Amino acid sequence: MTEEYKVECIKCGARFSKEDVVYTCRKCGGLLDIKYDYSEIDVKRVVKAKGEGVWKYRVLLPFAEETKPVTINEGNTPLYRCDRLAKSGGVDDLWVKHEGLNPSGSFKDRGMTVGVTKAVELDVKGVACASTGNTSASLAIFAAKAGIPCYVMLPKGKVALGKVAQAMMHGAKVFSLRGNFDDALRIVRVLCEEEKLYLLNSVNPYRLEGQKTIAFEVAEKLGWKAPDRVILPVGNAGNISAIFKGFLELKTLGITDSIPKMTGIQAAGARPIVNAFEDGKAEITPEDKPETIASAIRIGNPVNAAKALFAIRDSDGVAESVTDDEITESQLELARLEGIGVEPASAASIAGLKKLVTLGEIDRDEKIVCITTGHLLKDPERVIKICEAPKEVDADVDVVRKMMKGHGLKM
Ligand code: AN7
Repeated sequence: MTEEYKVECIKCGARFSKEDVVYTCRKCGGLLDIKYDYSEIDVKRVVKAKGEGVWKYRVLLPFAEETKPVTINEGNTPLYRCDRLAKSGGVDDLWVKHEGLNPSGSFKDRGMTVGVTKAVELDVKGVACASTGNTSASLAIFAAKAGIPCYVMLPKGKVALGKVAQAMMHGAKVFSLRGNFDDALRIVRVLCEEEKLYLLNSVNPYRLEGQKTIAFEVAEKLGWKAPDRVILPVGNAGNISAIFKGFLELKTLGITDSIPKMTGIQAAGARPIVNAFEDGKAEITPEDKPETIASAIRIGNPVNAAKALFAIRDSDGVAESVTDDEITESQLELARLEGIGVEPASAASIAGLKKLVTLGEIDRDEKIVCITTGHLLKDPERVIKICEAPKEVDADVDVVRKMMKGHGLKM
């Protein structure tokens, strides 16, 4: 691990100490980043690291050697080669990294193992977050593991069933706010400042340190090479910023020699980053009433927009939006062509791939990695809505056989 690091504002360069509980710059309000002295990092300890998952890359994580992580074996998710889906999408070399196979069912576990380990180091009295669902589920689990009180703020009636069930089951105090995610985040940020709770939304730079390990795993699986492009859904815009940082670190250390084109996909009803990208602006205009079936990314005021826009532009990537119908179609295709079950937000990455191929933005021969961020079982109610209902039938062999014949069974 690397005890020598700085917490630095990306806008004005102000620095804060490791003991400081700070989320955005106290001088200018800018986002914070964890900075290492890369000349001090032993490259062999990255490429020859033993173990699995997030803590395998501990040499690039901000902790002392003796720190004991709060871990439930997060990371080490599969990277599938998807030839059937590639054919349908009109590309030749397509891979899907299924982050839905993390312990809680989403990529958030990578950030939470690091964030909650930091919370223990700081000896906080409790942790808190606002969430469209997955963040709260993951935080509840790591807080339970660490034995720390956990408070989560969810937009009332807007969170998929599986995610709420997780937060409740693992013992978080769950608050259902009459408002949207952006309202919940605004409120929890004030409460964390005033009540000295530790905020674990992705504005917390330690979260992103864990999430950048997605890049390390992808590059390692590809023989320490970066793909040409990484495509992922964007909500609060932490993950795209984190993955970009991971690839940047590998290049800085001379482990890889390129950065993938970071390609962020939003839903058509919640696309502030896409608007800013298309308008050439450095800042977003928040959307008051974000709406999409992909409830995980129903976010109108993404807190990490500045980092994400930089990542997209600096890597020569692109931001695009997709409709709810395109999301549903891709969710079904992933499930039926590749056996990969994802929640709607995750399918946005595939829907985005298809749209960008059609628009001529993506070349057929690119090596592409799509990140599917959350598991199908997170949102069981929606699955039941979009699939054909089970066929009710008498418990009789001949009656069942007859019905099966009516549904394609060949004699
Ligand atoms: C499945 O749980 O914001 O762009 O509060 O659950 O890093 O925000 C979830 C986000 C993509 C977007 N896919 O990631 C929350 C929350 C899934 C997600 C995103 C989320 P960011």
